[in-house]
Amino acid sequence: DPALPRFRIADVRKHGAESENPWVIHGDKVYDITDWIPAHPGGQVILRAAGGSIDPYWNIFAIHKNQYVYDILSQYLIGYVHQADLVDGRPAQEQIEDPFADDPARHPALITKTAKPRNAETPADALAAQFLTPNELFYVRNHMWVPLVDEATSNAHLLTVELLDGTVKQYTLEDLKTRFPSRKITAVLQCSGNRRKHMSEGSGRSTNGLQWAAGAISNASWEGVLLADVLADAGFEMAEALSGESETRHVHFAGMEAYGASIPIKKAVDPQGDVLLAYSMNDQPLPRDHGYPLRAIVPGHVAARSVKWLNQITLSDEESMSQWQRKDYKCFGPNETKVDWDAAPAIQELPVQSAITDVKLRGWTNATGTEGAAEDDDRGTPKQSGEPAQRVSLSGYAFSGGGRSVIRVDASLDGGSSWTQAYLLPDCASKDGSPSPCQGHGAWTWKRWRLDAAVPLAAFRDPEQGRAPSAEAKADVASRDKKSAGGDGNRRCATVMIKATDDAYNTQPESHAATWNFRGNLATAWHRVQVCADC
Ligand code: MTE
Ligand code: MO
Repeated sequence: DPALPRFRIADVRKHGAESENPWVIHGDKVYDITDWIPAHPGGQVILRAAGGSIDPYWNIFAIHKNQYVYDILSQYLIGYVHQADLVDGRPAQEQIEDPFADDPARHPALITKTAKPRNAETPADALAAQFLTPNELFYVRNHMWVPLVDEATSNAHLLTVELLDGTVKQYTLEDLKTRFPSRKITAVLQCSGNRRKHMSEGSGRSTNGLQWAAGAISNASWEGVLLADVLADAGFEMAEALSGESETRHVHFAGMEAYGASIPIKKAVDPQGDVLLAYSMNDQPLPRDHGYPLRAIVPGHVAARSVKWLNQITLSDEESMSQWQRKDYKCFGPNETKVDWDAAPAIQELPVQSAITDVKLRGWTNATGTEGAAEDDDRGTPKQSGEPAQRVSLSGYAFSGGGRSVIRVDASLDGGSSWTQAYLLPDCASKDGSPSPCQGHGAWTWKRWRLDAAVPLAAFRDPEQGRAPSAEAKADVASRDKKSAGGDGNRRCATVMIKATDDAYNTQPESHAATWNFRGNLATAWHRVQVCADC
């Protein structure tokens, strides 16, 4: 409609989130969205774009690239952007706000997968080096920008709790900290996409999603209040829920940037479930990337349920409607490439997982098998043979969901014919009378493991198993082991592999092909790593 007025971008800016009539720009059009805000499914989050272009935000929420959304918006058209502010029919790039402009600075050692939004994995050498991952090296998985909450006002941060009958209670962060007992839980967070790269490579089939190696997992000590305590305070009938009789079936969590997910009520009210509303991580305030000032921690469940920047809890008879609950974080069969999302359950408790995070070469010896702490012939360790073998030190992590404890990590140095056991570090043992660093009712933390072993020369020579180093293995070795990375023709690689078993005797699948799914979720096949040496 050419009769509509043209507005300078400076005028649109005056209609920001605080104004009575917020406006947004989409393409070269200007809309007054005042009437849409109460009806917008993402709630107030649309205000993040007010006073500027909505396009960079909608590029993040793929859901908006949909005709019916444009139809809704078209009702609110009030004019166009002035020609003086247009370049090729669009507002000039520098006029468009960067949704990620407020994101925090990050540690350079994190391995960045995408910068905007920020997705970064914990570097391999930090994974099993410490039991508690330092905050600044904890992996980061953000779907959107990092909401900005002023330190000075963080205690006023508001959490809204809505029960099934519509009763609403609100708590400031200060209320949570002062009116409820504080609890500490040590728990791993693992993204459902951890090791997706291994699945893509190991199955030879591509997967959709960030190609994480083994670093989309970390472990921290979290402090906060129990979700169950807050629900009880809000008037929720705990006894009914505990007996399985409640009409409330799910607890929805929503974050300030409109990310959302839910967990079954059973986990939320389980006195041993340890679901926390956390405000502290490793005895420091939650870092901004990890949910400052408040996040849910759902130990033993996929990390997608541990909603960051938490400001809304809703009890419901249904799962969260969010795309991350309904159209993501599910697994399908290796035969399914076109899927019916509703047909598969949302991932909640995680399966058993393990990875090798460090390999060190220790030189040639004349004995095969394991040595040192893990040595025990009763466990089937190969006998000393007098054959030349390359001594290696392996380390890594193992973890299982649902509070199930890892009972064993098995390693094979000969392609799976024989297995030996890694040593599980006693990280949860209390030392010198100090309390165990593993608070909580379940095995919510990872177990770090170590194995000193000798890989027989035959494994390097075996045409089935031993092969010339791949480009990646070469690069890997070059960074690990500068001295011997001379690159002469005698360099050969053997494959070492590991798998973990949990206390329900669940163990990892042998191949990625067997659990391949098009989204690359829950990649838990035996982790294989090439050990390369000059032979
Ligand atoms: N919560 C919000 N509000 N926004 C998000 O993007 N990502 C989820 C979960 N909670 C996410 C969120 C996913 S998929 C993961 S794996 C974890 O947060 C990552 O938590 P971390 O960044 O603290 O490691
Ligand atoms: Mo995730």
